[in-house]
Amino acid sequence: MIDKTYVYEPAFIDDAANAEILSWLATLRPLWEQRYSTLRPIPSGKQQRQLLRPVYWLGNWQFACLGYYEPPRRIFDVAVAAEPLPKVLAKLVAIIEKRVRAGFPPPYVPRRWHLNTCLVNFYGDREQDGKTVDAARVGEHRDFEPGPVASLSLGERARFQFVRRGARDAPPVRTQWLEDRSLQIFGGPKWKDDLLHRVQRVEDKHDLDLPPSIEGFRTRRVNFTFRYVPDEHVVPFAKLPERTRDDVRGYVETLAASSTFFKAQLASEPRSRTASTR
Ligand SMILES: O=C(O)CCC(=O)C(=O)O
Repeated sequence: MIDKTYVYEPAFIDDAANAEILSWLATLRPLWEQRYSTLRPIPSGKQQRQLLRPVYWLGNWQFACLGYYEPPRRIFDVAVAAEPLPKVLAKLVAIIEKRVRAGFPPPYVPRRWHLNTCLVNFYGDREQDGKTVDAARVGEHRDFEPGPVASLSLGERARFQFVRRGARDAPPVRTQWLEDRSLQIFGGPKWKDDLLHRVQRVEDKHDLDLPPSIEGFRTRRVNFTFRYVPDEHVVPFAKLPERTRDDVRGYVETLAASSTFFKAQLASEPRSRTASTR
């Protein structure tokens, strides 16, 4: 039986789009986020740590220290307005959305679903204490944003797996190698809710060093994961509660150094508050 809630398509991105994406990537300054805020107490039993990989978000930025968008328990003040998709990605997203609307069972596509959120994941090696550490993986998790999730891959092949909850060591339900320029889409309760997914490893066969250059890091794979956050849950930085703004202001300032979008977001912060927190 054909599964209408899972798509894998190799060679989805053509030469022209690939070249455009690579030159746009070179303009990005990804962030190394900390898991927790440096201003709020770290939850007991937890330790501050840097995320395994640098990331960039488009549409809205879900800072790790604010917790990720997770309806119904965490929907407000976690999806912070971010830059729009560049044209080349917007075009690909329009094709993907069409395909989902035509092919996925309607009950699994929320009414106002559109892919307004993109997490850009950089997979590779980081330099640590003079040693090279392979950080090209992501552990079992769910994406909580409603509706189908689409992902584009560039660079080395990644071994992507779906596993049953609580059974990380059992044989995976599905293993899919995600190739350079491929598209993967999954939705519906089976892939989104019942199973967790992970990137177990990323090959290192072509000595790749993908853009942008990131200090102390060599990127061999870039993944774009497109999701849907209801527009009413996307909040401009200036509208966040003051304490939450304090948590992420450092990141927004870093982003503002190379992004006119975030520069404007910072400038629109309420003035009296800005003065009192600096
Ligand atoms: O890199 C990938 O293919 C998957 C990334 C992922 O699981 C995520 O961003 O939630």
